[in-house]
Amino acid sequence: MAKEKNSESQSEKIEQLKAFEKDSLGKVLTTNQGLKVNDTNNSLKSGERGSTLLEDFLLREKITNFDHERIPERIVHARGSGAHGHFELYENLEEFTKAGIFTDTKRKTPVFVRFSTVAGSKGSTDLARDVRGFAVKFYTQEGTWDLVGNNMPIFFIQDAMKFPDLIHAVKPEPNNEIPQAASAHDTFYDFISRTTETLHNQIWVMSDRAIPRSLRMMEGFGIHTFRLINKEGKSHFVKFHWKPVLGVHSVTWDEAVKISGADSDFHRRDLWEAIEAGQFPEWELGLQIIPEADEHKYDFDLLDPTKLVPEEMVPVKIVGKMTLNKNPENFFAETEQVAFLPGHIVPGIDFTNDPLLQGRLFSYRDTQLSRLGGPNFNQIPINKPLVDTHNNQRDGLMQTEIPKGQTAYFPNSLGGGCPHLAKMAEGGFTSYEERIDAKKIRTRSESFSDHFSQPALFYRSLKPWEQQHIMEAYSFELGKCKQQDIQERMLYIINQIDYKLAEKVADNLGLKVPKHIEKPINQAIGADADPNKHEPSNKKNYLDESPALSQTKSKYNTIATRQIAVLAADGFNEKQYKKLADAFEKEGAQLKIIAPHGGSIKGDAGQDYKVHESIITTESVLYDAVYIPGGKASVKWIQKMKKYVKFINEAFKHCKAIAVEDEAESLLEMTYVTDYKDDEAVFINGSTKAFRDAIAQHRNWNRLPVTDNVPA
Ligand code: HDE
Repeated sequence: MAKEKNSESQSEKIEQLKAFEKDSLGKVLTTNQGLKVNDTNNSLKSGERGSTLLEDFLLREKITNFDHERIPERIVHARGSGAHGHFELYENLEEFTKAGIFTDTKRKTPVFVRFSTVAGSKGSTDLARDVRGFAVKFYTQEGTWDLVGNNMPIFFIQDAMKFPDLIHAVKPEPNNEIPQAASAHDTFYDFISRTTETLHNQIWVMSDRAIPRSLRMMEGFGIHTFRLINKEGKSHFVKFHWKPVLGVHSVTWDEAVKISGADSDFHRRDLWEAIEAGQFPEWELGLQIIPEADEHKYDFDLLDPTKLVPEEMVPVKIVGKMTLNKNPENFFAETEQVAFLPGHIVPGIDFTNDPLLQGRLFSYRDTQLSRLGGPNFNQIPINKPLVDTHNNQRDGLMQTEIPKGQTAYFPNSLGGGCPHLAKMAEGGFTSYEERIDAKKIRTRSESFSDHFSQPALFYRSLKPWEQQHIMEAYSFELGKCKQQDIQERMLYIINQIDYKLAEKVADNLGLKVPKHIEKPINQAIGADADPNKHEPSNKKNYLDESPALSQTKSKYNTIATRQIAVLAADGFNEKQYKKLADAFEKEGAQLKIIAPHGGSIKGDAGQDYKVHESIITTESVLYDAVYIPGGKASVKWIQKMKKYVKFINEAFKHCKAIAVEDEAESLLEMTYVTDYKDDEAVFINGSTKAFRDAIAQHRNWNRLPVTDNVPA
């Protein structure tokens, strides 16, 4: 399973980046001017105990650089983690597009991917309940293509004009800057409850998709409908999907809250460590391709980014695979400075009139100007295209190139007419020629006014445990709101999705689902707009269920990269441990010995084993399963340390697989597991295979109804 570390990392992009790398190994310390420095510990003073001299250029250079180390964090998606890799195409798609990346199956296109949370600051927890950004930069031979997506297939709003409102509502409240990286507060739900188009994305955020187990175990979506353009200039609509090879899996909210304390870098660390271990994260790229003629065939508008196209209506065609196989050399230079722009496209791919996408085409370059300081950010190594760039754009802050010649305009004859225009046959870009015959108007299309059908479809398509998580999430989030009128408005609109859901949430809030609220419900319209026209329409049912929306339809066939906590102390049964470790490690699972102390422990046959974590430094929520080998002395040790009891109880509460052997059964007697020994994911002297299969199932959700009995 594990591939050779960084074996495939020498892509063209990595080669290009290497030219910019700097290694100080064996080198003498110098100033920025190359002056060799003899003392970087003491400033220049007037006497041993005297004041520091202004003359001290060494002090000034060091401090000045330090003073300016920070750049503005991203206004959204500030917290992120990145990795390098490549994309490979399975089949030639020239019928639909002329893009080289989709027609040349021999290419290995280098990529850089940045995953992120949306609302929190750069240092906020990875486990916030939030949408995750999934931004992919493809360094193609025709220029850079950025597919800047999220891990949910729809967005909150329909028009870019609403983006600042949405973000101001979800960010910490402006008077006290509370809460950090959390949507559970009044301003967010004040906005949501008056802007019903947000409901679909909102219910996805209440689902387990908003608390992934790993960045490697989440889907990605381009969200907007884009266009594919073939050689003949024919256009097809397309939606982009990333499907993780390890399946889609999440943690529970209780785990998320605890992980935020135990290891707020949980996702970043997990991505980094998987790549370092050679367990390269992989996603398949899928396309939903829709002929132009079908533009108006659906009960929703393809230009409305709050709508998905159910996979049961248009299947996802799997066309290629992305593998991430190299960690960045430097977080700031690469992950922080990378600049994604949805406007970066290549011939064969084009935009649609989705009004959210249209606004994004402006916003990203604009934000990079203040974030990266000027217009030359494309020259920063991570942003530099693989192909040469030539144009007449000049100067600006941080110009690092030296453009030669007398001319910087077009047309010219003094410069030989160069750089000259690309002919179409040479791969020149032209925008898709779309016929538009319309009046200029500031409004929202009526075809965008169905706000309830798809949230209801999503909720209907989930299994009971997934629905329960949504109910609990709403109860938590709305329970954190202080204003009863906001809670009631939310209950009213949740009721438009599902009555039972609204009723259960209302019970938890100690309120009733209101029958009426002040109209119009949807206030995201102009002052003089006709509210009747823009009131969300009653929900429709054009599909009973979309099974593809449920995580239960994901993959449950592997234990690769799963973290197995092995609770052991001196004298543990080595034979049992080794048997399990051999079987599991072959499949790429990671066994972590958690001992009463650091250093190493001895097995019952006398061999030393490295301790990965002591029970003092770790927590149950950081693992996927628990294994306790037998061994009298070992079990006795563990019994003495009550944190182990908490560890096991929590694993049980979080529906994880637990296996014990021989004497270790006595440990279960100290926990709540003892009441549920016939649970299908609890194994007492069980088979390795059965334990393995339970871990591959990710969690035993059938246990959910009894987990409230465990006060862990
Ligand atoms: Fe973004 N978004 N966004 N967004 N977005 C940014 O650009 C914006 C939207 C997404 O890892 C910003 O470089 C507007 C949808 C990701 O560097 C900014 C609108 C989707 C990232 C911006 C949207 C996204 C960003 C902030 C509504 C999914 C992180 C920093 C019209 C399809 C990229 C930056 C990274 C980042 C604007 C909506 C995804 C301010 C105006 C929809 C993954 O330009």
